[in-house]
Amino acid sequence: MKTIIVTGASSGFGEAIVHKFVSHGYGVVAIARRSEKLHELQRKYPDQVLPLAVDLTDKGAVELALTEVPPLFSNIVALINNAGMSLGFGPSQRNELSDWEDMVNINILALLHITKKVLKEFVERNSGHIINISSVAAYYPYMGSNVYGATKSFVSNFSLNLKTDLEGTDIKVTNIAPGLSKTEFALVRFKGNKDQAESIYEDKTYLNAENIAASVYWAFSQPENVNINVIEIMPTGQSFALGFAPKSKRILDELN
Ligand code: 8X3
Repeated sequence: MKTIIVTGASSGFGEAIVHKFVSHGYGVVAIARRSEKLHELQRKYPDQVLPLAVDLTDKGAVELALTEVPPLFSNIVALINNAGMSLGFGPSQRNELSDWEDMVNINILALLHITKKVLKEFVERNSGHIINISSVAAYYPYMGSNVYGATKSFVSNFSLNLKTDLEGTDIKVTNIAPGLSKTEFALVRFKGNKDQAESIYEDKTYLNAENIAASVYWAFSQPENVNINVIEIMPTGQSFALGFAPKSKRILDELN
């Protein structure tokens, strides 16, 4: 069975990507930390979802889990690097160093580890598609984005460089940069504070996880000779000021 690997598969974009690819007949190796959510997906799609409950920042555990993928799920046609997070919303001078480290660990290092592992197989077979989920924050700064935006700049730049290194091969690389989206992302950023998380969507249009899953599938399903390099996607009502600034100022005022 043609199979994709999705990281961060237990919620948000990742979960929507699982549904999308399953509905098109693909197998999915679904990676996340929260095993109950993964097992829910497996119960829903017992023949098509293989849950791998591992911490992506644990390089050895990821390597081992992928080595043990059963033959039914071993024909990997795409790696969707979706796992990532933003932590904290203040300006650099107030943010926690440990939050910065956690973002670098998951948004950059974990992505690199799994990419290196899967890329080896793709190169041996001369086929496969790596789709990285970046962010509009990679391109446009806003107050409170700091290290989050910088990690996503890394993802966007790495995607282009990976594409460059793979010149002459049949391996595809796509970078997808979503804007404001309604998922658990905001709740993680605000460390479980629902009011603050909800406030960033007030009076705004936003993307949903299905919009991003559709973009991923569209990029993936292009003809063999077509590589979609970059998709930048925003909700209709968002602008390059990213709409966060007034909210973040209000939140900062509340914090003070
Ligand atoms: C987050 C996108 O616009 O919410 O990746 O900063 S935005």
